[in-house]
Amino acid sequence: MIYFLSDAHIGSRALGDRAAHEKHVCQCLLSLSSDATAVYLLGDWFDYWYEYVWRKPQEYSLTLATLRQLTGRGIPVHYFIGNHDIWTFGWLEEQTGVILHRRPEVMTIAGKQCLLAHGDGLIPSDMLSRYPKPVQKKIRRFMFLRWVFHNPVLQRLFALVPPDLGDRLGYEWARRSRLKELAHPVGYKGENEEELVLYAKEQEQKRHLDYYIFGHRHIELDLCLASDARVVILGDMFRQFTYAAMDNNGNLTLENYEEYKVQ
Ligand SMILES: [Mn+2]
Repeated sequence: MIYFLSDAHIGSRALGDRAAHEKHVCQCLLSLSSDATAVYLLGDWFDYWYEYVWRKPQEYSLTLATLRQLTGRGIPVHYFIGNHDIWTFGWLEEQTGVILHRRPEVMTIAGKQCLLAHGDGLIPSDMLSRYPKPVQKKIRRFMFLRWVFHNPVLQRLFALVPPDLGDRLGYEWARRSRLKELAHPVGYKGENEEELVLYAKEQEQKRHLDYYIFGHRHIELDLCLASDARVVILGDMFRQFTYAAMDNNGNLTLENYEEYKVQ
């Protein structure tokens, strides 16, 4: 089986017991690994990740050991960055043996053409103008912040911030965004409004793919487009514990790992 998981947000300061959450996520990974031939982590696996020059992330020894265990057994683990764990500069790969992806990728998996991405920043080109002005402003702000976060020069400048302060800022920013989302969850907006569905439709005009698999939205979706392409949004490993499983013939289903209550 091939597994797709996303948005664990490990280490989130919005969690009451983040050690218990991390343990649960790692147990899930280990249990899936018994028949996994590949694992795809589609972003925001950590709630905040920054590799400083003199100090690397310190909290995630269990997750790092679990990833190392999988790759050590020969299971390829593909790690897509999200919008919370952009700032890896080689150390994560070195420590765990994961294959890092910084951009959306089209890959052939079990004979199926799949586009894989975290999903942030994928807004169809004609979409922005259709929104009311305040929403446009919000999206522009997000895209500007995204540009700042992805800018290599600014990334290196942030490395000059003392790690303790940097971490405090990073975790606080991530905690706020998580709490905001928990307080006001944006559910599925429907086929004509959901950006990732519209993005997939736009891509389908250029060439047909079998699957578009995303994280980021913290909703579960399995939608068949007119072109027969399927758009799959994974839910999350933060509180829903949902993921997708694909067999060797390319059949994909959304699955649920056992319940765990966020404290
Ligand atoms: Mn995200």
